Amino acid sequence: MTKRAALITGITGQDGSYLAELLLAKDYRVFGLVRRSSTINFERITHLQDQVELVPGDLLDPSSLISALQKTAPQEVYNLAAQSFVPTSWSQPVLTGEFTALGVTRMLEAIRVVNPAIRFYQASSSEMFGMVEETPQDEKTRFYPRSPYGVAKLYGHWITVNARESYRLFACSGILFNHESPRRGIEFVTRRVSYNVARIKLGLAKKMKIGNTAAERDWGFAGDYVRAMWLMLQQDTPQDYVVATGITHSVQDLLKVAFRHVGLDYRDHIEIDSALLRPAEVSHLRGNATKARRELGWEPSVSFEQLVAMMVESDLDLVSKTQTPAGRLREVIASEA
Ligand code: NDP
Ligand code: GDR
Repeated sequence: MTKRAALITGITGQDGSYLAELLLAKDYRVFGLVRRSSTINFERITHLQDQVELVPGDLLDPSSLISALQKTAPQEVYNLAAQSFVPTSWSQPVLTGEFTALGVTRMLEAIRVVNPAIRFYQASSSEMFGMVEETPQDEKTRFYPRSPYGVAKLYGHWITVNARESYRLFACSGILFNHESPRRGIEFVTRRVSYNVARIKLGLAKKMKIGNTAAERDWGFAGDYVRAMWLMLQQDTPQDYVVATGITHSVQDLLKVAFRHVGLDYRDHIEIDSALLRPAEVSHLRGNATKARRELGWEPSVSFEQLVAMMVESDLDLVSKTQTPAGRLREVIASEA
């Protein structure tokens, strides 16, 4: 029997790497769309290099998407590619709109041209809830995005719903709350904290800068969340689902747990930096994933404390090994992002 094939955009990102692992374990043929760059940035998928097949393409370029779909003939497309860092969406709002919003339309149109039977997953975000209108947030909660990123994701969400309703595409939008891992980009708060805790513990720094410590998020483990993406595309009908743990912690809780893990008190090692505050903040998010639990049978398997411990342990290992140029560059980004 021929294997099922899936195309992942954003395979070089955090989620792309976990999803590729999951699909390979399910015996899929896994293709990843990668954009051209002058240096190789396959760090997160190096361990999969003999198993995944990479195809060139960019969400900015419609013909490259058509060609990628023709070459790979997938049954499923997971659209994870995006400009995903919220602060960058203020400094590069047009580019964020091009990648994160219009990129979704370009992929949906390519699917319509090449094979409308392809099942499509769109990586929507809890950032669409923004200034929350109710707590916890579920599939019926009204949206109120608070950044150009959130606005772009909202467009991607509605164009996915619209493709389903206009053309009967099997198009699903997963409204995922924050999910983290040792593979998280160094600029996101959980990884900035785990990385800096490791540097401080190993004597390479004394303090770390931090922004709004009162912000609250519903943090889960990325490896759990990619399972929900796959489950959505295995259902009889395409629908949208909130995916979250239902438990919220503040950035201050994150600092407390991460520093405590290495026997330190966070209050001795942080400095509030107003440059890390955002023009408009999302203060509190908590998801209600009842529908995903009921209809997909999805459950998170990693607690907040386990997640933080996993990330700190991984960065202790990384920092103790890396004194390479890439390691030094990472330190600059981690201290300033
Ligand atoms: P990452 O930032 O780790 O990865 C983003 C990926 O998108 C990278 O592979 C990047 O490629 C790729 N990409 C960016 N622009 C383009 C482009 N123009 N063409 C092709 N590829 C491009 O994100 P995550 O893995 O954390 O998130 C995956 C998706 O889920 C994103 O859409 C994000 O917005 C969304 N999301 C994430 C959540 C989270 O908590 N992680 C929660 C909710 C939604 P390159 O390596 O070349 O830069
Ligand atoms: P977020 O994640 O914006 O929720 O988007 P991030 O980790 O960047 O911020 C979470 C909260 O922490 C506060 N914060 C800091 N954030 C960063 N990055 N650096 C800091 O030093 C810092 N100090 C405090 C922020 O103000 C914010 O309130 C992530 C991304 O993965 C999106 O792509 C995704 O859609 C959402 O999660 C769900």
